[in-house]
Amino acid sequence: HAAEAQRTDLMTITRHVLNEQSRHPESRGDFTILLSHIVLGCKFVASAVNKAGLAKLIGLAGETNLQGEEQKKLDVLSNEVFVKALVSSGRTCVLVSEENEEAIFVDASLRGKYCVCFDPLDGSSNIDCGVSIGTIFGIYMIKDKDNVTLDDVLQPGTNMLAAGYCMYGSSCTLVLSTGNGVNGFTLDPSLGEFILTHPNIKIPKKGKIYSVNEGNAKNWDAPTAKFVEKCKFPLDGLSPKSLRYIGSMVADVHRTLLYGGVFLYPADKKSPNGKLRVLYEVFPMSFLMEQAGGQAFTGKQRALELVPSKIHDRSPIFLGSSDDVEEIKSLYASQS
Ligand code: AHM
Ligand code: MG
Repeated sequence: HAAEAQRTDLMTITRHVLNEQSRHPESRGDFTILLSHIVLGCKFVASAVNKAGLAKLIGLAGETNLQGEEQKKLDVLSNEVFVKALVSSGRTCVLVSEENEEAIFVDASLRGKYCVCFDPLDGSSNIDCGVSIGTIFGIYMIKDKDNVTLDDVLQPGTNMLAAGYCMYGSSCTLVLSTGNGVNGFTLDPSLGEFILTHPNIKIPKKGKIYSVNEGNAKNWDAPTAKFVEKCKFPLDGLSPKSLRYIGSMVADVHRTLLYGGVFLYPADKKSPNGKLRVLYEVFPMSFLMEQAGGQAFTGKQRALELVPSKIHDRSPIFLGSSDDVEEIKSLYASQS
């Protein structure tokens, strides 16, 4: 009968967040409204991603607009949808998007207390071949509503209130933390609702998978090279780890969260700060990893303690199972 009860008593993401926010009666409505606008953006992108291949092949209705302009690229379209959804929520004041060079300051008439940093469609190299891609977001609170500045988003990740991602994969999964553990929701397309399917996600303490673009190996620093070498040729008689690398951060991190292991985008000689962006890639994923019992390290410090000086700053990142990241930390410590 328990299974029956589950089917008829659906824990939607809105219901879940309302329950969680009852711990903070003061913020209850606003955060829930903000999140529902993010969810709307995710549903839009999910639907657009599903149609993307078809639109190219047979020219879906609506592919060209009235002016006969070509369909917008998926990442540009996703960005527009998220920006508009966030602004119209009336709950945001500063937005940082990977797609916009400058931060967006919301007009005073629509201004709210949240700052949202996001990558509307991450994994650009995978868009045109139908491989999983995703949206990543991190949420801060402004300090002073009458005096909104860039400093409201140039905060360490430890100040984040919430973070999450949505993966457009074989199913559409939204993973969220509001600072009280991590929960995963799967889009039921027939209902158009995200339903709680992965309550209280905890990453295994140690994993059997490492995930990195090994094509950059010739430019790695010594600790990274040593770590990957140990994954392949463990000294302690253990089995080697498997390599999995999709090249979409959301998909690689999602697998790491569920199966354990480590995801790394290290520094290399050509990119001393790695590739991934602090505000909307490194911080949200590090927040989720810590909330799930894992760790996130930059090669120098706990990732969430970074303080970005520019909105598109990058950082090397090593995140995943606690024991695996610990091993990387000790390799960096013994080097210096
Ligand atoms: P993007 O913002 O251009 O999509 O780049 C970010 C992506 C991440 O999803 C992924 O982890 C990484 O780039 C892969 O980079 P590489 O192709 O160098 O391995
Ligand atoms: Mg990106």
